[in-house]
Amino acid sequence: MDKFNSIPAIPFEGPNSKNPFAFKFYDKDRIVLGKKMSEHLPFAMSWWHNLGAGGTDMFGRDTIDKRFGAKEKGTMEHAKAKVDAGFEFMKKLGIEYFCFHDVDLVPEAADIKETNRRLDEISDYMLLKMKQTGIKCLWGTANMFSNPRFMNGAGSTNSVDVYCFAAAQIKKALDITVKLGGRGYVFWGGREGYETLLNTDVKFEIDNIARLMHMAVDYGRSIGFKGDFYIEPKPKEPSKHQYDFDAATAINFLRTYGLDKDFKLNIEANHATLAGHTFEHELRISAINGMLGSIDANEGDPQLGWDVDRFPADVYTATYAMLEVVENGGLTGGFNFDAKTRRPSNTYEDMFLAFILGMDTYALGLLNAEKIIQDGRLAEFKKEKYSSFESELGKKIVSGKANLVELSKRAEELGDAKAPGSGSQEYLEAVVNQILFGK
Ligand code: XLS
Ligand code: NI
Ligand code: NI
Repeated sequence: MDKFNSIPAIPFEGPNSKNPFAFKFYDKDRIVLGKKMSEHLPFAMSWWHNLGAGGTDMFGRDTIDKRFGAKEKGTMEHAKAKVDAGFEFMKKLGIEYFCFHDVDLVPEAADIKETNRRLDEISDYMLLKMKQTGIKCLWGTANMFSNPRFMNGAGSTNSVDVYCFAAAQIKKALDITVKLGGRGYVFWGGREGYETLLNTDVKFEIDNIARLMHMAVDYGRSIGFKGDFYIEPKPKEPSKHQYDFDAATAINFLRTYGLDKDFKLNIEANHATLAGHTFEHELRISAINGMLGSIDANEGDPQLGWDVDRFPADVYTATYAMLEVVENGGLTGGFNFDAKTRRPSNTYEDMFLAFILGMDTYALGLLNAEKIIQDGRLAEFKKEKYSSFESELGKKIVSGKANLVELSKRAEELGDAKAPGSGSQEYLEAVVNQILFGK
């Protein structure tokens, strides 16, 4: 049975179309920088937001009915209705991947053995749908933050019993990810952090998180998981101080504990801004360390200081992000819309319109990145900016062969060094505007 009867498959109609149910910029087969748009942009649907979030906030209950025809939420009938709805939704939009938490797929039972049985049952059904549609799994993860048992953390908990539950959930989520052929496996540590140092042994907790991740790598590899593990950094919310604050912090953690060969990062736009960074900063820091794996494509709100998970609409940000992704040679993962419609956008139509917005925004970002690269002025400016290091002495410094004595001698010979050339930020911003909006 179709869950979205009134909504057709979404075609590409181009920038002049006024049909709300059409892409204006996402033209999947268009060749951009030598590759199809769809290859540059492996989009994914997040199971939790798209099929789960009903608009509930701290002050009010659901505004949108996401039972998808099931009698009651939180039943296996509902879990199956979500599968039907999800695959129909992705098919109509041409979305090729999905991402999930264990508890997005099935309602958690009182006993973990029953939860796991439900996961087996639902993943059989999903596999069938995947075969019928060609839709694939981008990544899986375990929700180790909602259940009260995780109030002091999962890997960072003070309770051995809770630690065992975290281990069991990771093991099962890995089983399901491998069964569904997932490209990656994510750790997002919402409760892996602390509220106050008065009651927290930070070193003990971080060591224990690393131990759990090593167990995950060992188990994953033993069952044939060949993809990347990802850490998804976030500075705060729900914990006051989260251990995976930002990309640089997570990379340091991975290297310190010898996890850097198996892990990359999943960078979420809204988490970057919560950390006081731009999205493109987090992408660049990940990329230059060989750790840019996947992206949670959403957007924060300049006036709201939490993870509002809006669908991306800001074309400048998407443009700068796509420049980083292209420069990185693409992603091993994809672009997961970790995003939900606003509470008052409470119709099934809105779900589609939100994805059209997000996909078109990233398509525009890609097209703009292509224009900026082809224009060449930004790259040229940067090359020129560092050109003094192409001198003989500059090359000696870069190759690591210079020493302080000879450099001091040179300084003394010069007597004084002038301020280097202008950074020309305003000029470069104007160049970007001209490239984006000039005819
Ligand atoms: C929460 C995170 C979460 C992860 C997956 O802020 O973005 O949704 O992506 O656990
Ligand atoms: Ni996320
Ligand atoms: Ni988030």
